[in-house]
Amino acid sequence: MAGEPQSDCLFCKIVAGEIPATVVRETDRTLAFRDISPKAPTHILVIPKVHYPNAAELAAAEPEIAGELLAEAGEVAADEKIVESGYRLIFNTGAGAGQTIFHAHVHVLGGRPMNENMV
Ligand code: DGP
Repeated sequence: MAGEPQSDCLFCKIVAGEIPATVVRETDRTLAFRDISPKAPTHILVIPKVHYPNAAELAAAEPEIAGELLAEAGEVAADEKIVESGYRLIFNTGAGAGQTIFHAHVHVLGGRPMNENMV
């Protein structure tokens, strides 16, 4: 069923506590944790606890949770004190865009100049 945990999904396992992660924020419906391979001083992933393969599918099926994901990304940025210096939110969607984990997530990146090219 849509949104149900997937046994072969790494982020579902993090939500279930089966794989450890450095969690920085949690709500009933979202989890934020540090990326294992940070590309910036702040690199945090915010994910819904429900499973959708990407953020667009999450937004289509459960727009309230998609909105909460964005709100939590903003709270992460505030907690990390990167609002003033600027930060980037990235939703890789599809393998061709570099998506490697097919559970919706947004990358919160900051703590260094983020105004270089997008690619
Ligand atoms: P993407 O390429 O958009 O699918 O990003 C997936 C991110 O997930 C990537 O930046 C690395 C991160 N990642 C992969 N495995 C783990 C893990 O086991 N723990 C954590 N914290 N992050 C992971």
